[in-house]
Amino acid sequence: MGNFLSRFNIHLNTRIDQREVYRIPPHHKCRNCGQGCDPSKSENTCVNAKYTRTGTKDQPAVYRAVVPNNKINWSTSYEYQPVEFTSEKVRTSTKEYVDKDPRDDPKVEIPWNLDDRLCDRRSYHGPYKVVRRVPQNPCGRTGLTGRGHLGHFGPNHAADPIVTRWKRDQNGQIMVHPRTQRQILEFVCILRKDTNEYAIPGGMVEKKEKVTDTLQREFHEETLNFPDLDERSKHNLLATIKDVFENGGIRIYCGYVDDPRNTDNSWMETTAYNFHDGNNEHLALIEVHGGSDASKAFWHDLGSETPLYASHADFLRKVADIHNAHW
Ligand code: RP5
Repeated sequence: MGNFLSRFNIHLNTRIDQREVYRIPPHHKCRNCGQGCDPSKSENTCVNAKYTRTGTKDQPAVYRAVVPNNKINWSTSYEYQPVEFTSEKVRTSTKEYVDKDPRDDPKVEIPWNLDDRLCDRRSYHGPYKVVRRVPQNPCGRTGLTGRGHLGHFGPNHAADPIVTRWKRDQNGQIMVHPRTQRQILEFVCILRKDTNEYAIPGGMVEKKEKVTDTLQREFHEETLNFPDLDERSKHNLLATIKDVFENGGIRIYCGYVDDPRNTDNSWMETTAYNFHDGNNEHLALIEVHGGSDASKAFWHDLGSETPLYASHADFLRKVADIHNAHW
């Protein structure tokens, strides 16, 4: 897939050292199929020359044109025949927040590269090009044009809360990993219903919503599904989340995500924050239970051993770096 994220300077704001630069490591997910192909071993073609996002009945397979790794950049000339695809659900949506296709109707004008208050169409990576009335993915060819499963042309913004605590034994001692001899973190992990992959419990920024609110809403919806909880406990739980999320986070990343839904005209960008409870004072005490788009939610060891959705492993690696923890 190439080292496309490292082309960008990643915006960081850590409380540890503002001058320190955490580099996003090279990607291992293949641009052609979204799977773990090793691009260095399959130079001109992807080993799975098709891509199926989920295999579930509501999201059938989507086949992409194969893009050789050395032809991903727009500046490289290439006899390119991408597949046009916008899902039925997106095409027929009547929601105000889902874009109309300006290629179908000359009257449709979209304020590219601007925040029109309903939707922030700015990319974290600066102004993107608009070619034949639609935005061009700043990370290059994907084999697919249109919006795929995404509601917006251009950047589709998300937010990812990374909630962590130390892994402790029965005596409360922080556990050390035998391979790295570093202390082990645990993070709140979900199993995504759509792809059946482990992931951070993130989600899309909704219309007019602030990222800080999205972080709380998504964490709540996907990991705190306790229908039988009494009102008082629910209130206390939400107050804790609000308090910590509004006061204690470290921004880990904001920018392009290597999401399997990305197309040449629509792509995911996210802001990921780490909320760490090092002393078992608040978040570390929370029990989690999957809801909404998550079939499960659980505390899970943070380490390179676990394959994760999209670019989520890159974000967790940075969290491990920041806390000098096992990876
Ligand atoms: C990823 O998709 C983001 O990092 C975020 O975790 C997620 C948002 O999409 P949904 O979970 O709402 O589908 O690119």
